[in-house]
Formats: sequence, C-alpha cells, structure tokens
Amino acid sequence: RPPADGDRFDAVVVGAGLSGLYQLHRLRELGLTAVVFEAADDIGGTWHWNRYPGARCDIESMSYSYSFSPELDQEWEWRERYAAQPEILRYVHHVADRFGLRRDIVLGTRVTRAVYDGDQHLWRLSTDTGRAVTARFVVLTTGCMSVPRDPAIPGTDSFTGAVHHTARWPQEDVSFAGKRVAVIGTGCSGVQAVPVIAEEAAALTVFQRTPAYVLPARNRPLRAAERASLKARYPEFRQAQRLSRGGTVFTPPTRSALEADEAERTAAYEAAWDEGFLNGLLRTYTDILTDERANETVAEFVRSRIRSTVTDPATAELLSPRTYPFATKRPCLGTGYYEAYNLPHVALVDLRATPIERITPRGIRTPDGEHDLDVIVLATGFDALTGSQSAIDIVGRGGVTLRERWADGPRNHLGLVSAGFPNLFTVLGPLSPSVLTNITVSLEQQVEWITGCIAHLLGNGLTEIDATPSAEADWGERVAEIAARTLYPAVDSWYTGANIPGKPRVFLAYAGGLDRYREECDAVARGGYTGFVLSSAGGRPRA
Ligand code: NA7
Repeated sequence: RPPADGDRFDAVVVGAGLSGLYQLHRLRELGLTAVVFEAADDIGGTWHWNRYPGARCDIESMSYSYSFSPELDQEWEWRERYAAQPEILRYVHHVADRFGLRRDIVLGTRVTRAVYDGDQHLWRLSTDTGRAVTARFVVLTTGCMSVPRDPAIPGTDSFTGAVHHTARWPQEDVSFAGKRVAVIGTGCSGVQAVPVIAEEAAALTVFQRTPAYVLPARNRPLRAAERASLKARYPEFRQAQRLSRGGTVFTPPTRSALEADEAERTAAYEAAWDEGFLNGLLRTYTDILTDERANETVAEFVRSRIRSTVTDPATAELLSPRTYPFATKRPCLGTGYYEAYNLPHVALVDLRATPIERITPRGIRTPDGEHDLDVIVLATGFDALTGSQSAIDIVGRGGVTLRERWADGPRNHLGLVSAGFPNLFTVLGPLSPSVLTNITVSLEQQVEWITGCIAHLLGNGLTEIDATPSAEADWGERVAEIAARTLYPAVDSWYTGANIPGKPRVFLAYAGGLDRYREECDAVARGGYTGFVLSSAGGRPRA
C-alpha cells in the first residue's frame, strides 16, 4: 500500500541501501509503522548507482555483508573473494525479498524537505512526487558516498559524445568497442574502471590529477571448501568483526616500522602485498598512520612496485604518489591497474602539468592540444559524508536548517543526532567511524543503537530525544583530537572535505576505531542517554 498524502508513520527511513533496509527490518520488529523512501527506481543504494565497469567492493565478500541473520549467512553463497557490483546487488535484492521488506519501500521518491513540528513532536516530510507524510522518527540512511561530484568542467554540455559519471552509470550496457574513451579521476572508481575499459576500448586516455596508492586485490573465485570452513565458524567470525577496530578481523601489529630494519620491513610489506587486503600494509606496523617516517617506508615500497610493473619509467613516475602519505586518502584495491598502462592504446595525461582547459564538441582540450574522444567517464568522486544530508532541506527546532547549523562543519553527538533536530538520526554520517571501517559492520551497530534508543523512548513514555549543544561540542572536539594524532587531517581529501570547493575543512570521520566507538555509544545508552535530552509530550525534559 503506497502511503497516501497526509499519511502518518511512526518512522520514515530515507534511502533503501544496505543501511535503510536493515533499519526498516529493525523498526518493524519494534512493531512500528515505517516506510522507506528511495529516490532511485530500485533498491540497493551505492550498489544500485555504481554499476560502472569494474565496480567491486574492496572488503572481502564474506565480511562485507549483513551479520544479523545466521540463516542468511548460511544460505547465501558468495562467488568471489571480492564481490563485483552485480553480485552485491543480487544479495541486496535477496535480503529485501527474504525479509519481506519491499512492501514498505516506496521507490522513485526523493525526500526533499523535512520540517520539525515542535508542537506536535513530529517531522513533516515532503517528496519530489508531491507526497507528504509525517513521522515521529526519521532515520537518514542516505549514504556516505551518494552525492556525485560534478567537476563542472567548462564546455561539458557541448561534447557530442557521451558523458557518464561512475556513480550515475546507465542501467543499460555502455559499449566501448571501437571507441576513444577518457577517464577523468584516479580514485578507487577510476582505478577499477580503467583496466576493464582498456580491454574493450580502441583507445583510453586517463586524466590524472593526483595518483592513488593502488594495491593488488588478488581477487579470485571462492572455493567451496573455504566458504564452508568460514560458514562453520560464522557466528564467532561475526562476533570478532563486531569487536574489531575496523569491522574486519586481523591480528593487530605490535611494533613500530622504525624498530624493524629494512630487510624485515620489506619482507612484511611483500607479504601484505601478496595477500591482497585493502588495509594489509596498514596492519604491518603500529605507526604507519601516525608517523611520517614510518609511513614513507610503505609509500616507497608501493612506488617500487609501480616501477617494477610499469615499463615506461616516465609513466611509472607519474603514477607514483609523492604529495601525500600512504593511506591518508583511501588506498585503492586494483586488478591489473598499473599493468593497463603497458598497453599500447592506453595513455596517461598529467593534469598537474597540462590541466584540462575545457571540454569541446570533439573531446578534451589541454595546453598540449585536443584529445578526440567518443566517451568521457567522470570518476570524480562524491560530496562525501555530509552531502546527502545537506541535499535535503532539513528544518529543525525554531526554523533553523541543518545546512545553517553545519555551515562551519557538521555537528552532532556520537555522529548520530544534531542538537535542535530531535528524533532525526543519521546512519554512516559525519563524525562516526563509517568510511574508515567495513561499513556493513558500522551500519549494523548504528542501526541497532538507534533502534534501542527508539525502544527506550517508547518503553518509557517519552516522545523526543535531542542532543545537548555541549555534548555535541565535546564530541566534535574529541573527533578532531583523535584525528590530530594521525597524518589524516593535513591532507586534501574527501575525508577532510577538501575535494568540494567551499566545503569547510574538517576531518569528517571518527578515527578512534569502531570498537571504541561502540563502547562509547553503549555507555551513553547505559547511562540513560547522557548528552541527550529526553522528554515526553507536555512533560518535563529529562537531561
Ligand atoms: P575519489 O576517491 O574522490 O576520487 C576522485 C578522483 O577524481 C580523484 O583522483 C580526484 O583527483 C579526481 N578529480 C576530481 N575532480 C577532478 C577534476 N575537476 N579534474 C580532474 N580530476 C578530478 O572518488 P572515487 O569515486 O574514486 O572513490 C570514492 C570512494 O568510493 C572510494 O574511496 C571507496 O570508498 C568507494 P584529486 O585527488 O582531487 O586531485
């Protein structure tokens, strides 16, 4: 039953990706009436939109999946070590069907505005289809990387060929056969797309502004025996994930990279390189992300691998990151990325030396001349972490908008609730561990905390939870302090908002680890929601 105009729900969930589906499932268990609005014409979120060639998760499939249902864990058969986008999307559809979630999901409907009615203690939501609903609780499961960044290159509209952003890839197949193709951007999306496009295109030119550190994925089909062996101990494995620092299970390092000699370090780095884990190199020593000299030993190791893979020394040098420490921008997992530059029809353009002047009807013009093209692929990233909340007109208590409150950077308590926006929760939002972790583990933790919080309110006859401004200020300071102990904040990246012109520069994620974050969230709940004000309609607030 699609909600009719004026419908009232206990809860509205915004976005039907991995977070939104799980949030719906949990809210239903509380017996609440809930609806999910999804802007796209189907469910899946990230895995619906990012269907570009080569799109693949860089966390292993048997780790990057829901853990809440042991039956689901047992019945789903992951095919590859690192699942490609179509396989993950099939999984998302399977979950929606298995738990009967679809009947409460409204597709093709974007929530455009949410206004808090302080008298009625509810949110009034508007959508782009004209439907308006109200809800006591709103959960924004709008994604941490869901608003694509348009690089706004002059002349884009004049191009006579096709332009596709990786995060808005067409549903139908895009053929590159016989075509001259450009990829702009060499973050994780570009790095995944390049080798796959290179297989088909007549010519591929990669326009690079900043090179990435790309580690080999070593992807392969999963063997039946290894699937079975992990499934046999899945409950313990899932529990270990939950208690881990980043949502993946590994033995933490104990020594500084600077305590080891070069031979020992190289052996450790080679072993990690051969294993093919996104964070394999980070896990070799304790101080890779906190000490520049330690970090440089890894950075130089990766550069040595680039030099030994790419046959043209000038191209190898251009592909070698030198302007920022290893992993202070998200490292990438690649499959045949550096090898692609050895193909005769693949070329690299260094945008630092020859920036794009404009896009013309025929292609891309740089000071070196015009590159004639049939297809331009924009792999230029996202307005990460805050973009999807800021895209909605959210008006809280006293008519203050979330955009105004966040003008100098996001503010909230525990990454979950912003002061003045009662009963509005965010999953995988700013100032939470989200993008620094395996997000499937993070989203379950946050959804479960939010569900517990709502259950607490309802069970105690309370109608409203709001963060206190002082708890919010303390949380912001703590997140910044933890980040300041690392090499992250000094680097221009989407972690610091530096990829979006005019975005305030703030380190946007909680870098203290998911384990510590979970403890902090649990302690707040156990303490009766410290740092929040809980109140009942007409009753006295309880701080
Ligand atoms: P990223 O990591 O933000 O990468 C975007 C890339 O596009 C990066 O190399 C940028 O260079 C480049 N870029 C952005 N704007 C331009 C313009 N105007 N001209 C040239 N180059 C540009 O996004 P991805 O989609 O690759 O990955 C995002 C995350 O999704 C990934 O980390 C995974 O977690 C999943 P820059 O570095 O800004 O110089």
